[in-house]
Amino acid sequence: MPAVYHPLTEEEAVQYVRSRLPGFFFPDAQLFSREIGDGNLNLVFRVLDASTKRSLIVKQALPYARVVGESWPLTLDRARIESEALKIEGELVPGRVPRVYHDDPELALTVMEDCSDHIILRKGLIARKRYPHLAEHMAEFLARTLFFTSDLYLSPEETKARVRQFINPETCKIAEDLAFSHPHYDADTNSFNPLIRRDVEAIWKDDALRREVAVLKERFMTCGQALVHGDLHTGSIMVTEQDTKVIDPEFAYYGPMGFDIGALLANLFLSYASHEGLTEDPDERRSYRRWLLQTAEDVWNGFLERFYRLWDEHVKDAMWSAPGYREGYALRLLQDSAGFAGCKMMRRVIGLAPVADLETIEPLEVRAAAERQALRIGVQLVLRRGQMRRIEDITALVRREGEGECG
Ligand code: SR1
Ligand code: MG
Repeated sequence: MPAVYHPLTEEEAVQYVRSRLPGFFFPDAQLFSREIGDGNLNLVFRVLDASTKRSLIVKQALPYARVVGESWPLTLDRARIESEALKIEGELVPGRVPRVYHDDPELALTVMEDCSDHIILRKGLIARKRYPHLAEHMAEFLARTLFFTSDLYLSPEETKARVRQFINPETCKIAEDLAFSHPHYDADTNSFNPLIRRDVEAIWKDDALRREVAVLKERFMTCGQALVHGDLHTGSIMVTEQDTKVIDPEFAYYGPMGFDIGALLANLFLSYASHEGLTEDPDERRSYRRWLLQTAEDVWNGFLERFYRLWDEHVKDAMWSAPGYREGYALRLLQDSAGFAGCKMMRRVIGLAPVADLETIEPLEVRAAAERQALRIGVQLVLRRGQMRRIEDITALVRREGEGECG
C-alpha cells in the first residue's frame, strides 16, 4: 500500500494494521473491517478479529469536511493534533481517553483503542440513561487537562512550546464561523427548522447579543489559557454505566478553559431542552431534567474542588498566589463557561451541524418548542453570564428559561 496520502478502503485498513502493528492480531486471524464513522469530518474503521474479539480503531482524516463534501477543504494536520492531544490527555488522566497504539502523519491516521463497548453519551442522553460516574469523571478530566497544560503549572517556555505545537488554524476557523458568527446573521451555512424563523430573526437583530457574542469570539481567538479539547460536546464522550472516555480532540488548541467546560454544560442543557419534545410523561421529564442539571452542578463543583487542590499543591509563581487571585480566576472561568455554553446552544439550533437530541424530534411543531427553549437558555447565558457567581445560578437560569414551555 502506498504511504502517500489517500483515503483507505476497509480492506486497506486491514492490510495496514497487519503490516504496521504485526503483534496486535494473530498472523492467521481473520480480520473484519467496517467503516463506522458517523461524525462530520473523518473516516473511522473498526478492525475486528471475531474469534478473539480483539479489535482496534483506525481513524483517518479526510482532506475535506465529510459533512459538506470536497467543496470544504481541510488540511490533514488535525490527525497529528488529535494523536498528540490524546497522548497528553492520556498521561494526565489515565484511562479517560482511548490509548494510542500508532500514528502515521503521512496517511493522517491514528490507530487507537476500540471503545465500542461504550456508547456515545449523546445517544444515552436521548434515551434518558443516567450515568452515575459521568460528572466525577468529567470533573477530573477537565481539572487535570486544563490545569496541567496551563501557565499555572508549566513554565512560560513550556507553555509557549505547547502553544506552537497546537496551532490549529483550520479547526479554530470552523468554530469561529460556526459557533460565533454564522448563527448571528443569515449565513448560507445555517439550517434551521422553518417554524422557528421568527425566533432566529430576533437573534439576528439583537445588537446587545451580537456585541456579547463578539466579546466571547474575541476571547476564543485570543485567550490561550490551556490546551483545550476544543469540541467537548456529548458526541465526543463515550460511556458505559461505569466508565467514561473522551474522544476526538482534533480541535485541540491553546484556548480559554471555559470553552471546554461550556461545551459540556451546553450539551447537557441542549439535552434538557430536547426532553421537552423527546419525553412526553411530565414526571419522567422532570425527573430526568433534574438529573441533567444535577450532573452539570456536579461537573462544575467537582472540577472546582480538584482545580483548587491542584492549585494549592502545584502553583509556584508568587503572583498566582496573590490573595483572592485564585477565586477571581475561578469566577472568570465560570462566567466564560456560561457565555461559551450559550453560544454553543444557539449554534446547534441555528447553524450547520445540529445535534441529534433536537433533530430527531418529530413533528416539527414539537421540535420547535424544544428549540425555542434551547435558544432562550442560550441567549440568556450569554447576556447574563456576568451575573453568575455559582453554578447553581446557571442551573437556576436554565430551569427558569425552560419553564416557559415545559409541562
Ligand atoms: C464542518 S465540522 C462541523 C462540526 O463538527 C465538529 O464536531 C465540530 O463541532 C464542528 O463545528
Ligand atoms: Mg468530532
